[in-house]
Amino acid sequence: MEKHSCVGCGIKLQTNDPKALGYTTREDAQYCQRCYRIKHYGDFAPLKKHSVPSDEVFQAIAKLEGTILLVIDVTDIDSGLFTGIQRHCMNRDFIIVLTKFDLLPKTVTKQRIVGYLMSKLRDVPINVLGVATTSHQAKQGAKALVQEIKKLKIKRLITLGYANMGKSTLINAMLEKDDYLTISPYPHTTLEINQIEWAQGIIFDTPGIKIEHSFTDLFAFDELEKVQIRKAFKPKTYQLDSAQAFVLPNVGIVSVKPKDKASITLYFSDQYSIHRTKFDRLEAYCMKHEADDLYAIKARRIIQDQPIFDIVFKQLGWFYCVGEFEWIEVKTVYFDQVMQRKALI
Ligand SMILES: Nc1nc2c(ncn2[C@@H]2O[C@H](COP(=O)(O)OP(=O)(O)OP(=O)(O)O)[C@@H](O)[C@H]2O)c(=O)[nH]1
Ligand SMILES: [Mg+2]
Repeated sequence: MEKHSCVGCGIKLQTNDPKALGYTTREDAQYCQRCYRIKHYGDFAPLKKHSVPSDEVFQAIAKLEGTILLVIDVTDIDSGLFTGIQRHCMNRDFIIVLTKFDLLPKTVTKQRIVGYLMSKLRDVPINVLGVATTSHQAKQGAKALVQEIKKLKIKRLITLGYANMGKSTLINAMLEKDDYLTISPYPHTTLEINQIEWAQGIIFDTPGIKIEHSFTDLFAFDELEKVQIRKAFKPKTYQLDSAQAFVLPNVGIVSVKPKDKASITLYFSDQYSIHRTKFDRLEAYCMKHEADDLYAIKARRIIQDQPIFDIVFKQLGWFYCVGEFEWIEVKTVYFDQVMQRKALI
């Protein structure tokens, strides 16, 4: 008899090897043991062990027919529209969903964020049928999205997005079944393409794509909860009247010299202890706090091209900068994950 798949993560169920994925003790189980442990005991330890190769995900998606539901965590919007997206999803229609809107300050409007996304889409030639936003485990926004899908008469949907952006949570909200697919705060929860029948047709949940050179890879599994944005931002502002440096443990250093007065606001997880020091004390600080490897990295200058701008460390957060700067220098292990943008909020 063909073995069925785990409802929560899509893996083929098996009863032979307790150490392998898909294990369950009961032939008729709906969920694998890994999903059971995540759902019932909040035991995330099994998530340490596996990631899913992105190539396999793209190959599997290529074989499916359907509109792509591209899921982007709004706190990491610049990672979401990844390079090669049109190559991997040729001739497809897209609906884009910006998740986790509740993590942004309440003053930020949907219009502003969608406007930013649209400006990025100018360089990405994909056919976008619509953009939706969702909040609070996708419960706010999912109904309107479902209505839109009905209106567009879409019968087959395929989620796509980086790991942990909220794809499975979104489907649960669309189905109005909180506990159906397995979700977790750690990446690579969904393991295989998971076919779900629903009133409108079929949705395929898919494993998250792995970000190459993600800053989060620089942290041990147990440290992730400190650096991931899991709670609404509590931005911290610093007034600057001399050269200062901000040390991001494991990740890099941003040093700035304001021309006159300037300020920098940090939009990062408030449990990630970014340290500010005077620039002339930076070396001593790094030596004392075991950040000498970061200090040793060759600095790259960022040329300020607008009066109010963000220096983004993708996956982690950003520096909101106001004022004129004589110079801005960044040292980091993954320079390709750092960018400057017009202030997002
Ligand atoms: N604050 C907030 N958190 C959310 C929202 N949607 C999802 N999350 C959280 O984001 C984390 C990841 O959610 P998942 O649905 O497992 O993400 P995924 O994209 O399916 O992840 P993979 O299966 O690993 O690719 C979970 O901790 C969710 O609770 C939201 O609207 N607001
Ligand atoms: Mg998932």
